[in-house]
Amino acid sequence: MTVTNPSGDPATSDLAASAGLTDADLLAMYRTVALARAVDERMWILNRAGRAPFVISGQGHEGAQVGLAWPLRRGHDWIAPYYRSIATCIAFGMSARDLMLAQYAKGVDPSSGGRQMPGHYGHPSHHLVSVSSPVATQILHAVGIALAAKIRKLDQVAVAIMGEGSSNQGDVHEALNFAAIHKLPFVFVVENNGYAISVPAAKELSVKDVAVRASGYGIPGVVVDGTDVLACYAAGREAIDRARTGGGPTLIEAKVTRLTAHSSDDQQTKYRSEDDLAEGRTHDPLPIFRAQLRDAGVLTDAIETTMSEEIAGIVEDATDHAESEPDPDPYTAVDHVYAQPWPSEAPPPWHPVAPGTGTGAPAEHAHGDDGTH
Ligand SMILES: Cc1ncc(C[n+]2csc(CCOP(=O)(O)OP(=O)(O)O)c2C)c(N)n1
Ligand SMILES: [Mg+2]
Repeated sequence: MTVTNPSGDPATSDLAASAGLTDADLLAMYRTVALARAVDERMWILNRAGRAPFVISGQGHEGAQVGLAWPLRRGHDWIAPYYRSIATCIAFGMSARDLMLAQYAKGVDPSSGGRQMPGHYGHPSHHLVSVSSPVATQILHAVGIALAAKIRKLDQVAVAIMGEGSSNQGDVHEALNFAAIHKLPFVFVVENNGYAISVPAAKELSVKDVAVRASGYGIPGVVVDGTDVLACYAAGREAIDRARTGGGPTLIEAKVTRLTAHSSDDQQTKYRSEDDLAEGRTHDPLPIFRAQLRDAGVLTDAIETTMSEEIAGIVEDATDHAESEPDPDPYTAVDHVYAQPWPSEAPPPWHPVAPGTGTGAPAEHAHGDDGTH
């Protein structure tokens, strides 16, 4: 979508100018937030419909994710995301189809070919490191990437993202200490939603802000309102510029809200009061950003209608596409696990067609007409 003023130049409202962006940038950011939300909402519907076994959601985090990822160079810098990073992954180049293929664990799922848990996104060509299930381990991967980038003079920045609960893991101390000592091109983003599953922040942290811990490493620590997309963009840009120009790492803590339960296997009304949930909904970044862009005259009725229709079509297409793709071939289950294509001499007995022979599994290995027990 191109937004131009009557002279044909990219239009720049006062709001866009104050952020160092154009109106087209703002609309692209808003579209990313809205698309991430729509994909996420579809995943919940699919879960309730029995189509998606497990959903873990980024709802409430999208504004911070888009604002913080926006100043990075796509396909050049690196992000080690976490399971709520749907908007981060879209902002960094993954498509709704890519995300939905992971949700359905299909064979062509770019995140892992259906091997990872749902929500464990990743994409090598977009420089998105596959999500680690043990929380916080991704910070070590990202700091390693930052070290490699510095040694090889690649001008890359690496970012690790996680929740505030995960930020208490020992890996975080090791990674920040190392990154700070070596002034690595690294940014640590903590998306603080006030809960680690059912545990409230007061029982996770002895401080109000995770960001104060940055001083223990001699690096800047920044708290930013995660519902303010442009504040997140500004904080991200400053930290990324510093990292890229040799100034070392930054810890950015974005205060966000978790609009859903921890996952589709959790019921947050068991441990959150109605007041708490209602308060959380007032920090939803989607309507806040929408109102901001409408007030600035950047988002009009016409643009919004077109965008909504486009997003609905993308979500529909992504769902249909993922539904229509085949499940992974069981014979490929250990691909990428062992250096050799298959660790045994014989193909697995349950494989219908032994690779290279076209004859199927040996008869003595078959346990039934369909090859199952
Ligand atoms: C090392 C490790 N311990 C525990 C878990 C189980 N676990 C998964 S998510 C989670 C909560 C993380 O909370 P937080 O870091 O605040 O992220 P949020 O889900 O709130 O975004 C826990 C304890 C895990 N995956 N890995
Ligand atoms: Mg949390």
